[in-house]
Amino acid sequence: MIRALIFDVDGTLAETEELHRRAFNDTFRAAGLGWHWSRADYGRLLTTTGGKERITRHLQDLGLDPAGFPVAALHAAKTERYGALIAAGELALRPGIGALLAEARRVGLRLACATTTSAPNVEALCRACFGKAAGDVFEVIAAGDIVAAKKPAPDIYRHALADLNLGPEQAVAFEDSANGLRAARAAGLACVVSPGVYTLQDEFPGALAVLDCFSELGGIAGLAALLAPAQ
Ligand code: XBP
Ligand code: MG
Repeated sequence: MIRALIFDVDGTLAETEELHRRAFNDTFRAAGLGWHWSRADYGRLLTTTGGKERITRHLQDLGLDPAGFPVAALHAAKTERYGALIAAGELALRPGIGALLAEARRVGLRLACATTTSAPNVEALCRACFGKAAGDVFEVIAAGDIVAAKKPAPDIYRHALADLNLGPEQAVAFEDSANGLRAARAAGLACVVSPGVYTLQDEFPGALAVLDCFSELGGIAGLAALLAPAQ
């Protein structure tokens, strides 16, 4: 019996990654670093989840020692820039997401998010796209550095399940990426995937369904039909 839906944020609720890339590049420029991540660079770097981890990987790729580098301060500036871009109205929910959350709420399903992104980014997205505080959209928000190991580790999903006080068989995850799917499956969750612009080439073994967009799910009845053979 499903009691909750747990949503990834980046790429799942909205196509955020181009805005993240812009925020990184604006921040690098403002800091006078002379770095610019192209779409191709960013597609490669996205396999490292988490903005601080991504900057650290970039430093390593350049042969620089991340130890003496102000990664956290640079990332904090990026988070601020990203929030400003979102507040300027540069983001929309992916098709089907708004209706799915509204229907889930109507039928009494609980809602959570489990994401690698920083908590202020979830807040900014909810304010801009739902017109509400994140805490009024999601009962449980598991985000960013709340766990030590980011996706594809299962930790963030386990954290969300613990906060919901539910077992993995009582919830379904929604994801856009192979890393996210691996995290959800490793936590024991069924997972519906709809790839986004940066994850179209990913492979999704073990997904409950792989959809072009979340409106293809057919709402909660569609989800129940997918789950029926598994129960
Ligand atoms: C998304 C990410 C995030 C964002 C950047 O992964 O990897 O790191 O790109 O956010 P997922 P921060 O959708 O699988 O959670 O810079 O705040 O880390
Ligand atoms: Mg994602």
